[in-house]
Amino acid sequence: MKILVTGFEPFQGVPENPSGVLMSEVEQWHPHDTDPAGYSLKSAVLPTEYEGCETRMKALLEEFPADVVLGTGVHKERELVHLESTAVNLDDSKRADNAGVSRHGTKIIKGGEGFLKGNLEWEYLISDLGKAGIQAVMSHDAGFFVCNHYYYWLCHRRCLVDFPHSVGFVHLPVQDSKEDLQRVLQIGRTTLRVVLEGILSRFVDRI
Ligand code: PCA
Repeated sequence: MKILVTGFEPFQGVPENPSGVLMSEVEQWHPHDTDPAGYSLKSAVLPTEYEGCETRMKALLEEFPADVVLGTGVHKERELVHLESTAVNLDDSKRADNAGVSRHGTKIIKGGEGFLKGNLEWEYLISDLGKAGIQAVMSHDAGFFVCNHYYYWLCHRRCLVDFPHSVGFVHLPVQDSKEDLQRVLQIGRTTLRVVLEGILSRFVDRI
């Protein structure tokens, strides 16, 4: 089984993005193609761009045909870890992406469903996270910026071609200040470890 984990580059107002910073660590946990249990893990940092993240993901999925994709990003207004159930077919943010593109009321996929859902079994993972001391909540609103765009694109692709077979997205909290970065990284690190271990131990045989 192949698992691809993604984070995002820094963006307007977030000069260091913990989701991107953690990606270099994640791959070390179960190095690509060397794991005796037969699964491999790859990580990538995506551009915080509506179009750019799609282009990068298409290339990544060709090179590494992942069964599971776990997307991560940060959410500026949230203090807890949010497990995103749903992506909405709408780009709508005051903030410009890293390519300078602003979108208002723009459909992500013309003619696509109004919203789509990921298919990781979050309820188990919330309880695993709680045991590891991480307070996580379910969310049905991934915002209307690049994370939601990316998640909708992934869910849409899964519905169309069943590849990747399973997708999910986690929003991590963001640091208040430079000094706060280590605290947030620790939350993100534990979250990713628990979620990945949960995926591997619970869902492996169903893929
Ligand atoms: N958070 C932004 C985009 C990149 C990231 O980490 C968002 O929530 O859309």
